[in-house]
Amino acid sequence: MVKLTIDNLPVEVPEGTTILDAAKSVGVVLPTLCYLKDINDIGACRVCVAEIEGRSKLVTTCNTPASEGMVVLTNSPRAREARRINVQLILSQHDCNCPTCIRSTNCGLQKLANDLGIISQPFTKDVPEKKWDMTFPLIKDDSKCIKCMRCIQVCNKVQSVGIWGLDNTGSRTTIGVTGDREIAESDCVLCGQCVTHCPTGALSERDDTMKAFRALANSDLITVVQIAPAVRAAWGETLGISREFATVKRLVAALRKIGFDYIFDTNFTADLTIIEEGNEFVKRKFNNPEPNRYPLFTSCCPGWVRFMKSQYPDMMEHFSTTKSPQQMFGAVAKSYLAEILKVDPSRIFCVSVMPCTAKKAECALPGMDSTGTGPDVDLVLTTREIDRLIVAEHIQPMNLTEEEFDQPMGISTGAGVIFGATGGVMEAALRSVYFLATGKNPDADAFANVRGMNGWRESTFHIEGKPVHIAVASGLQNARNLVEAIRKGEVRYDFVEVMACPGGCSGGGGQPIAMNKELAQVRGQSLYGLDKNSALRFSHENPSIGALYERFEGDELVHRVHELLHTDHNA
Ligand code: HC1
Ligand code: SF4
Repeated sequence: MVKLTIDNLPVEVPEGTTILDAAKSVGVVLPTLCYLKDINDIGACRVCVAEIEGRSKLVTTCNTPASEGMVVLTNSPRAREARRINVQLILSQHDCNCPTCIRSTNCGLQKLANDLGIISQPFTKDVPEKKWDMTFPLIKDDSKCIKCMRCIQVCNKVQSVGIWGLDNTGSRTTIGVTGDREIAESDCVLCGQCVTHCPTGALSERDDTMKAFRALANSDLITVVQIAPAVRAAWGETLGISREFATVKRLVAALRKIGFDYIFDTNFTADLTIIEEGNEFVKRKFNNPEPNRYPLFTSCCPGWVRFMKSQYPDMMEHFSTTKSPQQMFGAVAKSYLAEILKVDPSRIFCVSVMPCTAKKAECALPGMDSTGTGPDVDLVLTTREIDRLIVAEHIQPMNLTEEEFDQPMGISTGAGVIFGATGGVMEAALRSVYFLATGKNPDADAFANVRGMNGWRESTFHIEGKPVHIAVASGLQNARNLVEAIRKGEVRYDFVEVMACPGGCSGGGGQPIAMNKELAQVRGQSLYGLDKNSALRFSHENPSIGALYERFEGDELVHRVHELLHTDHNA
């Protein structure tokens, strides 16, 4: 332990603790901008500077360890002045058009400037801007970039994808796509983690809200919207309502006010995914067992699918052929629902509300047009975009009362809702695999030890006398480690779930941004709470799924289901 004083407060912390963390332990919270704990502690922005008695230079507290006898002053005149100048220097290279910025009111730099009372921008400088493909789902605005390097570090260290690097030098330094490539030519998996870790509006999703408004205004179209599992755990975060109040039924009410004609639940097709994927696994493991070198991989996360396609293309055939719940929903909406409504599928405009940026690309993949009338999913909005729509429609979230989903695609089970948390797809699948293999339901919590936040977890369960080895990973560096170990024969699994974003969709790149807070775990817990309280906890008990299969009963069933619900993921 080391003893020191910070702003005249005595502090005792373990050796190696940074001054920043030591200060926090006694309630002194220094501002930061570039700092991301254990990921980016390079002291680039110099906003966290403090004065140490006896030293001539100020230190960056995020990467300077506290030491015995230190006397730290975080707000001495020198420290205060330096911090202010450092922020002004950053502002001098930043396009400060805050009213039109996507991160206005949720920007680390704006908050800092406000907190420090900087009410004029003393410098102005042209920022070299590179052309950007504005059709790509990930948008970069150089004029907002403060070169904090968070995107570089997150993409490298957390996702092992390495898209971003430094271009130019000195005051002309910018962040660009490595290898001087266009973003669309790169291996970007569109996880959006660089967006959720960007402190400013330099990185964002492509804004598709105007397309939604245009569709809503078109009276020829029937607007059908689906809400993804993880959205319900997060949509209220930036709207000033508590997680408890921000129920999915209040989101249904908001979407109805916005004017969507039908509001359905992606959880319904999450249940459908489990039936299809569960059957695929049972065939592979129990009915027709073959010694597979590689496990069956879940296929619902488009970031993970993109990652494997670019990094390990020889393993694509081991993906489950089931489409993701988002894509199954679109296919079912434009076939089954169109038949129920007795309308031509081309009149259905299918919108998804997703916690994900990669879903914007998934819906545009070739082959995701199962009725031949256009894409199954027409438009994907992130949780952030739907929040913007709610605000733009001057809906007062605190005045919303709960409303029900429409039917028949509004019924779902607790197994469907946990898709939004890491391990949830595996747990949901195992509940139904057990049933499909034995004819009996297991205890609904029999597979709960796949839960957790460790990046790579494994378990063995015994079903019908056979050991079933499974693994779950989230975050692509963890996924890469797991895939490498499988390839080297160091580990052997039957079934593997991977979600690209740490914590799964709860921590998705399209979720509301909370500066310096990782909320995937708390959101995931709220999904597990919904599962626990569900009347139905097994996908195979969803009565609406039974009705859908009955609709396609007969000779046509196998062909029709395959066409609607499966894909080879190679597009
Ligand atoms: Fe997900 Fe999925 S769980 S991928 O994280 O399989 O986005 O929430 O909608 O499709 O259901 C995301 C979430 C989501 C799909 C489902
Ligand atoms: Fe990297 Fe993901 Fe950002 Fe693409 S979206 S640049 S893969 S962090």
